[in-house]
Amino acid sequence: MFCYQCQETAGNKGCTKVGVCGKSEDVANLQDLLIYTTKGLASIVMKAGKVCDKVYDRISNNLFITITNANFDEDFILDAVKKTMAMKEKITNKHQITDLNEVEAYISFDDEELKRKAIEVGVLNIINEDERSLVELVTYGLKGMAAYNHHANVLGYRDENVDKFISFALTETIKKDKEINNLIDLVIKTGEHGVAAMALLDKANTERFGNPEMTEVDFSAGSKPGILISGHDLNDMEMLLEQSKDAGVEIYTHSEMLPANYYPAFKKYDHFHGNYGNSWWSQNEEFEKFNGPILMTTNCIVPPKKNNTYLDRFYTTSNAAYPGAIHIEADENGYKDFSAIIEQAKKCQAPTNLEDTKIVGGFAHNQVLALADKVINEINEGNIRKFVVMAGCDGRSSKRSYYTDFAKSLPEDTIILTAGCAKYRYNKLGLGDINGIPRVLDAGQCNDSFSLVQIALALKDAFGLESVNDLPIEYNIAWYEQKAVIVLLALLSLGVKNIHLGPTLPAFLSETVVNFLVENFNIAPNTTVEEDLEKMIG
Ligand code: SF4
Ligand code: SF3
Repeated sequence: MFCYQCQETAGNKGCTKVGVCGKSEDVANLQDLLIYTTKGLASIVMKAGKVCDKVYDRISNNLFITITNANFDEDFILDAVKKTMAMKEKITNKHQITDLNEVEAYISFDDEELKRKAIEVGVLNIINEDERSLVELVTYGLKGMAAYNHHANVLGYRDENVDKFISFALTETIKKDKEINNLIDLVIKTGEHGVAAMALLDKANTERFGNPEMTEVDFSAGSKPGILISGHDLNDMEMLLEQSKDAGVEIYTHSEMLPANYYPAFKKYDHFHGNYGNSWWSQNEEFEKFNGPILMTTNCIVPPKKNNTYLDRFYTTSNAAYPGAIHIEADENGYKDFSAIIEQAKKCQAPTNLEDTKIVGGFAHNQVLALADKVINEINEGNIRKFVVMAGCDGRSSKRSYYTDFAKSLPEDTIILTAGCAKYRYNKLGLGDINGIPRVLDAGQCNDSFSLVQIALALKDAFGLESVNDLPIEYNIAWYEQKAVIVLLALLSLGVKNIHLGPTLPAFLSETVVNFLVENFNIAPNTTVEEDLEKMIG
């Protein structure tokens, strides 16, 4: 195996025996095969011209399955490979496509053959380091884009341009004789379509569930049995709330599901208790103490420890799966029957209380723009000196204490704009407010970075500036998995410069690609709190 798609890759070079994330060699190889097969399908789709939405769904789902910490289940991945093979065959026959290249032509339904092939199709097959770096940068961006696309699609929203672009870009990555300049263009185009995918998901979420609003979220445990829901899928959130409303149990969010607390449509459920626990990587201990069933709708799954007591109350759905966990699939209408989870919850003890913290969030674009006059006034009065965007991912690395220290050291006339699970590094510090405007404004999940861009664009217009780079906004982004890659590419495609990225630069960026990003976008790795504060705040 060779995998270097996330920030925690071994030695910041690559995982070669087993993933730091817990992914086995077999799973890693099968994920490579799934990407290879998906690229073959995408290429066939480009030749076919017109295909039905189910094909685009398959492509997005496959990419999503391979996101860090989403799916650890060999059988599940093999099944996805075979479903993709079947689609390749069907479309090829239907459209009588004959001039198939090697990737398009590869078809097998035999487990042994597929496992053999899986070893052959890893990322190191591209010998040229710069070409490999750009191909993987695009591929990882597409994984993040596909995840956001999937969440919008299950809510009934679709952007044909996003679907078509994913197939187009996947096809470009398997072309022979790729030009570096064309690949660089493809990177930027991937960012542009990332913006479109995030806009689509924003539309889907806000039209279905209302605009997030300023909300106080309770982190304490109640006295009734609970169900914990984690991940990013708000459609699952709604189905779970609706099905459990008269069951005598309470619903809690975990990690990236925390922002569900900010949506009007979910607040109306009396049995929606609040949030339990922290960022994804603290789940082993927190899931033990929760005592009730846990539903993982997406990444980030941390493999349960050997002597865990929760695997028999650990559920997965959609593209998330873990061997031994109970997987719940949607029926042909998209409906998921969560009754097994609810019945199990009734027999469980209430969660063990972890803390009595309360935090305030819900500052997506609509809420912040409702406060725009006040914000602009505070800037003009000199009470707000700068905004610092600290969006992105959290992770296990001890280096990430940097973000807590950085937030603590920011002067009191600065405001943090955040989205994604990165917020857990500083959302309980009690950083106070500036004349009623909290100093940590949480827009929501990582995809809600779109909101931060909307806010920046509105401020740019309000101040009559030419570029978002003229605003008093600094970017100190934390990344971990591939959703953060598409957020980063989206920001670059919008012309945002001077982004500080950490806690380390991606291992998959070659020196040439780093140089390109530095020269054109002035991207910099973060250094020490003192040095970065000096650079960003002065
Ligand atoms: Fe390693 Fe990250 Fe790949 Fe897991 S996802 S195998 S930790 S690089
Ligand atoms: Fe977090 Fe996994 Fe990326 Fe959605 S839950 S931001 S790491």
